[in-house]
Amino acid sequence: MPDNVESHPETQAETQAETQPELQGSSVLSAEELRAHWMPFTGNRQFKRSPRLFASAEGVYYTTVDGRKVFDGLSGLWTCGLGHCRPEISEAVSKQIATLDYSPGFQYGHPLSFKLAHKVVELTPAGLDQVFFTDSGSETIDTALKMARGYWRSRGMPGKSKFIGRIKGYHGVNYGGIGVGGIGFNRKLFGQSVDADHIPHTVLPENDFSRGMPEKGAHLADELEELVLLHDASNIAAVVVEPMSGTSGVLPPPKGYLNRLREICDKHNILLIFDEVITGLGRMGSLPGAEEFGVTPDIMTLAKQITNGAQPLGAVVTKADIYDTFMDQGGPDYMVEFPHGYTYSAHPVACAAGLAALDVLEKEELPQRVKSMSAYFENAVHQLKGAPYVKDIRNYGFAAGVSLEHYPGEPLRRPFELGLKCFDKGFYIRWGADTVQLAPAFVVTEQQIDSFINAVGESLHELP
Ligand code: PXG
Ligand code: PLP
Repeated sequence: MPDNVESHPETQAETQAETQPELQGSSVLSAEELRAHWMPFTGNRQFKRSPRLFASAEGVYYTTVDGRKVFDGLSGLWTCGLGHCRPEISEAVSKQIATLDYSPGFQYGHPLSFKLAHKVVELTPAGLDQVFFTDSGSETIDTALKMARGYWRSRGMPGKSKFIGRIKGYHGVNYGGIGVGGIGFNRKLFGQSVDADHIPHTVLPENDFSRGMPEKGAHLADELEELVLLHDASNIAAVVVEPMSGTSGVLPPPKGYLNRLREICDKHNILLIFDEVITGLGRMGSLPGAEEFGVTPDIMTLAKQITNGAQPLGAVVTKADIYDTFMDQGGPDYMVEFPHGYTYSAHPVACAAGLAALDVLEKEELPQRVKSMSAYFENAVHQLKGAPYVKDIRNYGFAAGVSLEHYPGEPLRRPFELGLKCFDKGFYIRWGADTVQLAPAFVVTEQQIDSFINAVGESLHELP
């Protein structure tokens, strides 16, 4: 995960290197095995000195390789809202892998992907009618960006190629995603990517400790008008935002902000892309965040919760006009209209997992459950106000971010130390930049929320 611009990882690494023993191996892995895997978004050196390894999971708990039960305070990586190892999904996956393990996605198909696409169309706002499958959130965003540029070219406006993202935005790690993304730490090592400019983030000190959508900040959407003046709409393909930034520490949109973005995009003929990889499919208390926040984009991206994390799968959902434009400009009907796709696009096992996961989500009315319990979660999380080092708390649905005062010279250190203290107590939380994130499964109970927040509170009190 995404650490933000303020981070100083090199300082943090030096501090740990001084205090930690050499790589030893763990109870189940040799030092050579630990070294072999270059882990994603992980402090590899610290992890390999002191590995945190899960062996199994059920409901809202993991079990570590040494048999400790650990509460899952981030639903995997925002993926497993239905709880872990749901038999409905495991059975669908087992059956599918034994029946049709792989099916070529180019020029041939299988029924499950069409059924899943139709289900996704049913669950997303009216007007979003076609689904393109990928294998991850990052691929989904890059696909959406290519669709946007291809759309304008097909309509005779090839100049519309620039993207507008937002500071603090996270759109995965592929080149398009880091280009529109607004997290300096994720960009600085990798050089030039897509042509993109950025509107400001929406964090305002006057909104500290606000609950749900903050009152102040709709005016920040007007900065988009400034960028349109600067670059001209004839050069801009799309605006890309998360309706609520997840990775940057849970930043719900200010009241009226998304509506204003929609108005400005409409006025200037710019596509609006909502990256709903975290907000889609229940976490906000509605199916997509677009529904919760009352604004429909032209393109929406989904991933993570679509299979409950059980299989890698992403989906780009677009308006009919975008699909129809590619079809109309596609030449003879045997020609490929959109030269894009992945070997594993619409993988049959992933589609089986997706159908089973969405079925559980609907049947158990879990978005509604999140909505009805979100006030309880909100009250619990805001009890952390006043605990040592807590500088701000934000929340929406089953998502909360707690920002901590910086350890002198090492802004990343305190959230990391808090994460480890929680883990020692049997609670998994996510740390990144100066923030920890809390996002329990949709099936969590009030009692589990209480013990989770108590553990975070106790850990804060134990920080040096
Ligand atoms: N867009 C958004 C809005 C995301 O949150 C991606 C794209 C990329 O998805 P993939 O599947 O390529 O990882 C994400 C993923 C965290 C955290 O702790 C967030 C993500 C991934 C891992 C950790 O906030 N977001
Ligand atoms: N690299 C090579 C050499 C390939 O042949 C392919 C796919 O055929 C890829 C990359 C892309 O892989 P994927 O379709 O899994 O994204």
